[in-house]
Amino acid sequence: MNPQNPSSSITHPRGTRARVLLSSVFGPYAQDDEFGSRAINPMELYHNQVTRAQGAFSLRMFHRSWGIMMIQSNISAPCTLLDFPTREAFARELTSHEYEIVGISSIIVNIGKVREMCRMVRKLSPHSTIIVGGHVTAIPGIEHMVDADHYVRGEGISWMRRYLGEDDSAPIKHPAIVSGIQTRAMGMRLPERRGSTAATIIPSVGCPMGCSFCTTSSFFGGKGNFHNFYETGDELFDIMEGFETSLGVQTFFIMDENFLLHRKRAMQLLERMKAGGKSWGMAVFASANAIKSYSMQELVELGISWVWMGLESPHSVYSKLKGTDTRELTHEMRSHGIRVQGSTIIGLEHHTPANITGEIEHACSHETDFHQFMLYTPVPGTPLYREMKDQGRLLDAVDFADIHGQFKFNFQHAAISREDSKRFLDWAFWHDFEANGPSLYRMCQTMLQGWRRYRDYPDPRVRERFEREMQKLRTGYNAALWAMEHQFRSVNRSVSEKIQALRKEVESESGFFARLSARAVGPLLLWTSRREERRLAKGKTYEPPTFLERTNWAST
Ligand code: B12
Ligand code: SF4
Repeated sequence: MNPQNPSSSITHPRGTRARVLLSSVFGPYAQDDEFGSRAINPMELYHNQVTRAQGAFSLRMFHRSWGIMMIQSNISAPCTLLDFPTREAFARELTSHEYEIVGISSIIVNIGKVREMCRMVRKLSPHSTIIVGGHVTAIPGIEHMVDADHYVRGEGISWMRRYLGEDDSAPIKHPAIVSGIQTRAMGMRLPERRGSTAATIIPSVGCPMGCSFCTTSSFFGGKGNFHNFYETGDELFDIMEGFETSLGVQTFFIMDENFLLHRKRAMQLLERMKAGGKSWGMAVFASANAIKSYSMQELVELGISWVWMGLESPHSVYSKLKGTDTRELTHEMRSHGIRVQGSTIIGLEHHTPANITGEIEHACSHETDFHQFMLYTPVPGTPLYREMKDQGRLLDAVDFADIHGQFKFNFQHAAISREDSKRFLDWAFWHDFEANGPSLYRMCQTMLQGWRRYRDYPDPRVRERFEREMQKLRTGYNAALWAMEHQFRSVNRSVSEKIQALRKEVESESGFFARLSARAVGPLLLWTSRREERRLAKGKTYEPPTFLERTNWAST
């Protein structure tokens, strides 16, 4: 039995014959409503917390709910997965089939929706057992806030297998996941061709580093703990090769909080990639110290093309960056063609109104391709939350729907007010955009640097990967550069000039076709970008589509 989950020893009487409905919380999301949706909290990664100040140049896409996809793929009971339902779609599913089990997946901000969904299940399908899982269960006392039968804390595949009377130690079957859906930029929806979007791979959940504010680390056991789905590079290689065939992909989004920390696994994967001649690319999360344990050559040969890395302030107390100059590291990685997504926390304990702008300027001086800013936030379930609670510094009146790090503090900061926390956060996004220009342009810079450095590299896998990227730069991206250059002429001359210089470099390396694509497609992208700016100014938002997927299903 899992000590975090006393209910994990209970088994459903119908075992694998029980019908299971797994659902994410209902939309729409990007609007203010009584269930906890917030206009500033859309169901998007980049536009929510990375490129949100970049207007039409923001990268926009949705991601499926991978936790319940993983659970569905690893149980043998008949199962329906509803992703991003409306309330009506959820009600329809509850009344059109008999479900013995309804599992609801949520994070903390969406607790109001979980409450409403439990109410709906009790009313529309009173015989169903309700199971709530995911980060929302980290809220202390959730049992008194929503009406469910089981609250699953931590890893859910093994819990669900035990609940259905299945072997919880059986190998994990990885679902085929296309990473991003309905990607948009510059007012255009990108075509969804087979293999054009990365596949998501989830090697593990949790992180053993245990930073006190880190919700994913604490949810899966905290310092020293994490849960591995795949221990070896061999296992990862086999899964990736399978998706190369079934999804037609060569790039992978590795959803692991600190992928490079597990060096043995990564190096075994590299060996297999070399032996198999795989020219794969990988986007990973990694801490600076873990990155530093590899040479640039190892990272490049492993196909690391995108790194999401924390860049805490040089004065912070967190130890994962000790001894690492993250500015130097960022510039070095970019010069090797590795796109860097920096992540900076605003409102650390030592921040004051006097030093915060300097700290934000320092963060922006990293000149990362992308930059996420988040408020320092004690999230329920974390050591930081308990610490703040003990010190009496948590602000009582803050709705859970507003505790996500993109709005205002939920605690009493020593020097910065709640209102000012939002001003500084907004300024950070704005300053990064103003100083460094659109992330799409910065990505192009990195891609060109990588291609120049590696176009003649002895390993053909590496040459091939950079050539694929250069091909994009010669065509669509160069047209985007032309449009960005023209759009910025009147608002930010210095950024416009930098973009123009890059476009000319791309054209001098690529010749006629790059020039042709800029002149032919550039004006169209300029027009769609301007149209998008007008739509955004009028409050246009985007919502993910609803998905309904059944497995082990025999219709009755
Ligand atoms: C992909 C992702 C998203 C996607 C959304 C995906 C979706 N469809 O909901 C996008 C990019 C849109 C997104 C948005 C946001 N996200 Co987000 N997101 C993630 C991310 C990176 C990966 C999630 C994932 O798939 N993990 C892998 C799977 C396997 O793990 P899992 O989901 O935890 O599922 C396991 C268990 O939790 C459990 N489980 C889950 N559901 C269920 C259900 C049942 C019935 C059972 C039994 C078990 C169970 O079993 C699973 C397998 O073990 C996580 C970080 C992370 N590393 O997990 C953050 C994370 C979940 N997001 C977070 C936050 C805060 C947000 C935002 C508020 C952004 C922001 N401002 O910070 C918005 C909210 C948007 C909204 N309106 O709801 C936080 C949640 C914090 C918390 N404690 O609640 C996380 C942990 C990031 C972080 N470290 O702060 N996010
Ligand atoms: S290194 Fe990153 S993922 Fe790991 S505990 Fe710290 S903040 Fe969380």
